[in-house]
Amino acid sequence: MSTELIKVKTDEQVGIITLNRPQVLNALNLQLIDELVNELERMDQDKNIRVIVLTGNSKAFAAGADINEMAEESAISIMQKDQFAVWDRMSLISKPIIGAISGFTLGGGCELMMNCDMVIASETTLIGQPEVKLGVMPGAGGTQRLVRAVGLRKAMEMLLTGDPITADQALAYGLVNKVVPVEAYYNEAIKLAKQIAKQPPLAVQLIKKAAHKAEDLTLTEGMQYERNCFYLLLASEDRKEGMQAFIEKRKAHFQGK
Ligand code: DAK
Repeated sequence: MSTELIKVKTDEQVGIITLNRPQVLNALNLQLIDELVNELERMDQDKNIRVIVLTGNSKAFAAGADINEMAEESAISIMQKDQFAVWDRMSLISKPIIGAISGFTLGGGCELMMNCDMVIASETTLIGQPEVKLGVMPGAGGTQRLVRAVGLRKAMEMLLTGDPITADQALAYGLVNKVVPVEAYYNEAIKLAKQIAKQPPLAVQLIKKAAHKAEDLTLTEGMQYERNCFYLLLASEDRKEGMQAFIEKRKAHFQGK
């Protein structure tokens, strides 16, 4: 559901969420994060949606947490609001999330981007974790996910200087999937989302789950997890349809069953 702070629409089987605080470069206040996470969870339950695209505008995906709001917080007030728990709910979304990013992607914006499973960036994107310049540090996974994504040395440079990297650097670091001209980043993300939306949804969701486990588990544990997911998919109608369609040389019709 669209609100003042997020715009929501559907294109075929793709759910699209647009951050909508352009006057402050989509700074992420508590209300916006709350509405965003609620909508992600709603889309995750919506049978008509198979892939989610998360975007901002060409000037900013998001310039970080709302500094005006954060300036009022104390350690105790932040703890009592349990803001971290809201962010944690994002990593439980089972459908793929594709980030369509452009412009400032800083602090919490970078962390939000790293919550996406794939990222299409415009050439004008700037990605960074500038928290150090404010006397704080990333609070929504910046030190953890960035190190896993780009390695310790590059992450350390970004985290300790606070300086942003360009889209091309982010591509070279493996932090984004593709860089395209600013006029094309949104459509490119939708195109990718529609391609994945055609795949069997159960397989897509279990692949996402298993791939994320690779960040947490040992190889032996991860292989076991993968195997269990594999068994589960063998029991699905979609795998019968997928294999039958191959044998009959026709297009498969997947229903997510
Ligand atoms: N918060 C609030 N307002 C912001 C903002 C932000 N992060 N970023 C920009 N704005 C506002 C500006 O104040 C300005 O508002 P007006 O003055 O027009 O009222 C408007 O957006 C346009 O910005 P500028 O005039 O500054 O535009 P420029 O093009 O000159 O500069 C900039 C763009 C992105 C370089 C600059 O705005 C900037 O440095 N922004 C701050 C970037 C930043 O430091 N971001 C990191 C914030 S710390 C947590 C989860 C997450 C986090 C923490 C805790 N928990 C779960 C507890 C994350 C922390 C952060 O992200």
